[in-house]
Amino acid sequence: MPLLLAVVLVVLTACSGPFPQSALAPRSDFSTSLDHLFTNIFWWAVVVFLVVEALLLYAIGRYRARPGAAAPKPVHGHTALEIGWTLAPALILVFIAVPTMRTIFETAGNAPEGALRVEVIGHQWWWEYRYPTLGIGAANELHVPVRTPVQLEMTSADVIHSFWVPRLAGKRDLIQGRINRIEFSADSTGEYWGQCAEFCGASHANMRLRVVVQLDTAFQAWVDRQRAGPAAPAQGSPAERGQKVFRRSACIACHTITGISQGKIGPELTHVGGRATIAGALFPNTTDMLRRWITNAPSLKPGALMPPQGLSAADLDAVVAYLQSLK
Ligand code: HEC
Ligand SMILES: [Cu+2]
Repeated sequence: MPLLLAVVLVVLTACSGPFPQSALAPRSDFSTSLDHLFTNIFWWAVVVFLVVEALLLYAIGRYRARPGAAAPKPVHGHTALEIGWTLAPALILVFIAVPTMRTIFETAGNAPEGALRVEVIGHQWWWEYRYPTLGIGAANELHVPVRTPVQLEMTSADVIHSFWVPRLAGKRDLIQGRINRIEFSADSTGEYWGQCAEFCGASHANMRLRVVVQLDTAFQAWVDRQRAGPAAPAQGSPAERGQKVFRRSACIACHTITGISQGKIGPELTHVGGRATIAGALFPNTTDMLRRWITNAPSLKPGALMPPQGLSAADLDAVVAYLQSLK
C-alpha cells in the first residue's frame, strides 16, 4: 500500500504544471497543427494497440497447450492472410502519412503578405533578432504582436542551432549560409519559453530563449523604445561613470551600444536594461547577476565567449549602473 501510494504520488506530480515548455498546450496556429497531428496519430495508435492486444489475448487463451491435446495445425501459404497483413500496415501508414504531409506543408513557413519579418541569427550561445522592416534589433528576447503572422528567417553565425518554442513554433534548424523559415501567429499574449534544440557546444543546454507576445499597443511601445537611442546618463551619476568605464574597457570590442561602440561578437546592449533576462535568457537581469556575469561569465555559463573582465569593484558597480540605465 505505501509503495502504491508512492508510485501514484510520483505519477501525479506529472499533472501539476505549469508547463512553460509543453507542446501539448499550443498557443499558435503552427503548434496547434502539430498538436492535432500528434493527437490524430495517437488515437490511431490506440486503435492498433487494442486490436493487436485483443488478438494476442484471444490466441493465448484459445491455443494454449492443454494436457492431452494434440499440437495445433500450422498454417501454410494462406493467401487471404498474406494479403491481409500486407494491406493492414499499408493502410495504417497511409492514415499516418496523409495528415503528416498536410502538416508539413501547413508549417512550411510560407508567410502571407504583410507578415512581420524577423531575422533570427543563432550564436554560441544566444539569439540575435533583427526586424528589417522596423529597423530595430534585439537579443535573446523576441517580441511579437498577438494574432499577427510572424515570419522568422533563420540562420546561424557559427554552428547549427535549432529554434524551438514548444507552445509557439519549431523545431527548425539554423544553418550558416542558408535561410530556414518558420511562420506562426500566436493566439494569446504572454511569455513563452524555448531553447536551442540542436547540440551546439558546451552551453547548448544554456541557450534558452524567451518570446513575449504582446497586444499591438504594447508591442508598438516596445518598438518605439528600441528605435530610440540609448538613454543618456545623468551628469555625475554612477551610470555616467559607468559609461566611461565601458568606453575604455574591452566591452567595446564585442558589444554594440548605439553611438558608443560597434562590437559584433556579443549581444547588442543598447537596451539591455529593458530586458528581463540575460545570457541566452538564462539568468534574471538583476544587479547581482550582472555583477557576477561581467566578473566571470564562463564560471556561470560553461564556455561562454565573454572572458572574465577583471574590473575593480568601483568600476564594476559603475558599469552595472550604466547597463541598467539603458532601458
Ligand atoms: C570577447 C568579447 C566580449 C567582451 C570583451 C565582453 N563581452 Fe559581454 N558578451 C560577450 C558574448 C559572446 C556574450 C554572450 C554570451 C552568452 O550569452 O553565451 C556577452 C554577453 C554580455 C551580457 C549579457 C547580454 C544579454 O542580453 O544576454 C552583458 C550584460 C555583457 N556581455 C556585458 C559586458 C561588459 C560590461 C563588458 C566589458 C566590461 C563585456 N561584456 C565584455 C562577449 C564579450
Ligand atoms: Cu544548441
